[in-house]
Amino acid sequence: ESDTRKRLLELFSEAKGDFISGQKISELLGCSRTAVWKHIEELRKEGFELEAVRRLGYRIVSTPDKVTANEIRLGLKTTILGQVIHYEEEVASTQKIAHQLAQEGAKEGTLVVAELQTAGRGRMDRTWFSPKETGIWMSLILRPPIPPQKTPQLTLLAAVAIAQAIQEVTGLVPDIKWPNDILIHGKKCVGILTELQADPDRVHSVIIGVGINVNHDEFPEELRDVATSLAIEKGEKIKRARLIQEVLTKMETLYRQYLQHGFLPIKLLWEGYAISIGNEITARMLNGTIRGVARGITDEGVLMLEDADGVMHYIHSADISL
Ligand code: BT5
Repeated sequence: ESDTRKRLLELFSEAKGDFISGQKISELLGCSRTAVWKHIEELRKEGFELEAVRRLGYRIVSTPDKVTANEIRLGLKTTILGQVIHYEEEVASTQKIAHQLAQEGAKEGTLVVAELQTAGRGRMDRTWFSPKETGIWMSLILRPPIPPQKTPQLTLLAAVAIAQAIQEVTGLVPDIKWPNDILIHGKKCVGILTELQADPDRVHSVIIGVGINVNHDEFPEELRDVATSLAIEKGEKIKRARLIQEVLTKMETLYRQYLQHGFLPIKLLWEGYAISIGNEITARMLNGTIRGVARGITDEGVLMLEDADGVMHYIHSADISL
């Protein structure tokens, strides 16, 4: 069944958008005209747009915007990230699956990606809105030889890579809000969730969860004022697989630099995208709130916040508001 489907897709691919007659398809696939029609219907259900014209046959108009392993792999030029791709139509959370795979010894660079998350999460068990086939919901497994306290640097590294990729694919210029948000015109379009499997002195794996709002037309009431998508900002839809490829490519380049030269080169790039450095902000932490001027980040990626008394606070994790 799926073999025939695959050969049918190959035929359409060879036809490069031209019509192929039903008769010819049935001969090449060795099945009846009715069977051909059934396969066409199946492809339509999967999101392929197929035109049927009497006497001419069938023609492919557009392929679906899916993020299957094949779509991501085709033309991907990385050598570490995304060499193993674990694709699902629907999951609770890609983080959960990545954690499990990491525990079972998954290779560095393993990517988990899904069309829909039913229980996508943000930091501190907040929910992440992850509707079907509109966004990029993925988790990447890294195994960097670094101590656990340095892993927040990877959140910043990922943010830079994603910002670069968005810029490359859409031409939009995103801002990074420390530590894990990417904004366009002040609204959040990307969230990053970095989690660890580690001993006190050794990292086993870092799971970098990335949520990107790509082709959403709109958001539920409670997110309307804070969230946006690339399509809303750009005014056109974007191929998600293409953006994933670009994120993996940028991230691999930065990751190599990071392993070779440390955080400094990443920090410099990060500062180029960062907003609210030099401005007054409020940092909300689990144990309290500090208002002050953001002075930048340390060479370790820690936020420096100077309060009204001139005391410098070093913030490892917080929610930032203006
Ligand atoms: C984050 O948390 O921003 C990290 C989000 C990480 C999501 C990815 S998707 C793939 C992987 N699998 C997962 O289950 N998670 C990761 P945080 O900074 O805590 O922000 C969460 C807050 O952002 C929520 O409380 C909402 O206010 C808001 N929010 C929820 N969904 C959003 C969306 N789609 N776009 C923009 N904002 C959203």
